[in-house]
Amino acid sequence: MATYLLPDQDAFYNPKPINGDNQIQTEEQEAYDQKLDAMIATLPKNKGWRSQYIFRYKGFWCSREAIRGLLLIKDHFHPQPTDIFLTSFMKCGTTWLKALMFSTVNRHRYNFSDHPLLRTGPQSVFPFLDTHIFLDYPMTNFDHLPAPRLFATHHAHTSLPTSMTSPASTCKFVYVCRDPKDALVSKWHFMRKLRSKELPPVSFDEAFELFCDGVSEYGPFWEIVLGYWKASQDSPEKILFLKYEDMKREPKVELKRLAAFMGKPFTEEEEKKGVVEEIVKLCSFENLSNLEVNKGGGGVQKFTAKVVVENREFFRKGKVGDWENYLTEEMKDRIDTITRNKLKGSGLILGATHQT
Ligand code: PAP
Repeated sequence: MATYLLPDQDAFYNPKPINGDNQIQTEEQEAYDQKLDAMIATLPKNKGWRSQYIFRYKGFWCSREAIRGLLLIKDHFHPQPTDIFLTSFMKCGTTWLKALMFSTVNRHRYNFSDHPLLRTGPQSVFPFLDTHIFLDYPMTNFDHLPAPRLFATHHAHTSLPTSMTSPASTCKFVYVCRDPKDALVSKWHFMRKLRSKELPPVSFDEAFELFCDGVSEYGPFWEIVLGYWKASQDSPEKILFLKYEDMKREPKVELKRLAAFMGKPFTEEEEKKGVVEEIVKLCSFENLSNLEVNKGGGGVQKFTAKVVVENREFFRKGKVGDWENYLTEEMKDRIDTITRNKLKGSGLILGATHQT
């Protein structure tokens, strides 16, 4: 069992190594993986940013592990009516939202001065369904998590099983999006750290071309954003669409929307006591990125036996507009034109909703 997912504070300290290190490869698992690899061999493939290849599965580019996770979600995951899923394209604010959602939902359980986030970082308190689903084969047991259970995924809305997304489902989704130019820069930095040293590095120019062509893990960027945007327009009570830039501008306003959407609105008394400010402060980039566990104090996330990420890699600059330091005017125009064309008629405008 994945002990570190328990709500009990002590349990946060002891994540189990996952997917390989601690597992005996069963015959059943081997057979599953053989079938998976046979299916993946039939898919279009392209250059991966972290791994050698990514594969186009149901319209989206995914690593082998991401496809495996998606199939396991379909085959074995049973959503509960109160589940809340945090969804995003990579590097658009997942870590921040994990911290905000976890601390908001659990604000009556923990003191802010002695909060599990301070000791473990946001990744360890909030399972990433795509990979944590196979902590134990065939599926990690998430039954013991308190309601509402919180899960993160980077998969597209249309890729997820209908048990999660159909009109009959009462599961909720929080989607966070970001200016694609900042997502590209952030992703390039992150993926090059994770890329195997045995593979040639992906230059920024190459990453830019791939990104514009939609070829990057969980991409194309615009299709995944549009999928969630349209779903949020159809069912605003089920899908909350947030923007990183709005959250940076008005974190308290956005946090209050988020809390209300999750069915945990702040009371007047809580607002007077400054609970909203406390949570914003606890989850701020400045606070989280300076914690020992997120700086180099040994905090790691082991997504698979080979993909181990130090907590500090989830914190880089935490700014809006860092793309200006990487993209030429021509590159900026190209992404902006793609964005304009792709989003035309959707009503969605990326970037801060209210400009000063
Ligand atoms: P993931 O997709 O791997 O989970 P995700 O958390 O979505 O990553 O994105 C990381 C980005 O959010 C980084 O952006 P940057 O590279 O442009 O700096 C990271 O710095 C930023 N980030 C992490 N935590 C916070 C936070 N608390 N507030 C604001 N930004 C944050």
